[in-house]
Amino acid sequence: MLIALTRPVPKSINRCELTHLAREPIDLARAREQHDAYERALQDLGCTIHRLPALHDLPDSVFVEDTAVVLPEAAVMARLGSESRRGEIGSVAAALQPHRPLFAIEEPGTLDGGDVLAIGKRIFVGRSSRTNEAGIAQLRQMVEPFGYRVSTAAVRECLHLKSAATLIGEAVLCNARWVDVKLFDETIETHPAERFAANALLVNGSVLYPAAYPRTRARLARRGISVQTVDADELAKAEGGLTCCSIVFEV
Ligand code: CIR
Repeated sequence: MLIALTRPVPKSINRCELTHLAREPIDLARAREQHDAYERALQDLGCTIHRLPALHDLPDSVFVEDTAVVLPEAAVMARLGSESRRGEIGSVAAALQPHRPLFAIEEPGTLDGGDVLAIGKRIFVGRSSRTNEAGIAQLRQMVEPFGYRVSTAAVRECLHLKSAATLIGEAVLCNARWVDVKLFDETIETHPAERFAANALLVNGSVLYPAAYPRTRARLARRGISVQTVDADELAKAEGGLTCCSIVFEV
């Protein structure tokens, strides 16, 4: 069974952290409609939704991806780079605990799940404003015994590695301005006019993709990759993409 952990959009979403975007009002009702549609799309792709309780005092709590790295063998609880977000971890750990042995990144390490891109037994970790060398070193120590090889990826001008690169089947969809594309064996580059177009969510062999990036979608189509689109522009104003709103794992 494939589980998708999600969490409702909190009332406080307009107080979210912002690093590379100017603040724009987020329409809470519209963000919730889009988030509901996202959950329905995940269900249609075969996921059972496990909705965590809302955390209305934690403005970024809808972005559950950042709280943990879930691998087939174990889960690593993050120590979020943004202190305002650290209260998000506990309930995710409780939800994962029945399914995986748990590890945890500890001080002075910081690591956000959005910086971790696993491709089989290769794990790329973004060195970003949220994830530091100590966090990467701890993750490496935890997962190497399971046969993973961890590489650091420098990211520029964006929040997380997965803002710049996500797996869409055989290839990695990349924004070449934000990450070195030579890190990956096979890549497809986003259209230069679509800055945030590299964040796609691969689930059960299908790709869920924001409706807002038709030019990159056309590039994917030319490479024979069809995607299912969802509207995600409200939470995009909070610097969140499609991967950010779920943790998908097999049980
Ligand atoms: C933050 O700055 O932490 C949130 N406003 C956005 C987090 C997005 N998460 C992700 O890219 N994995």
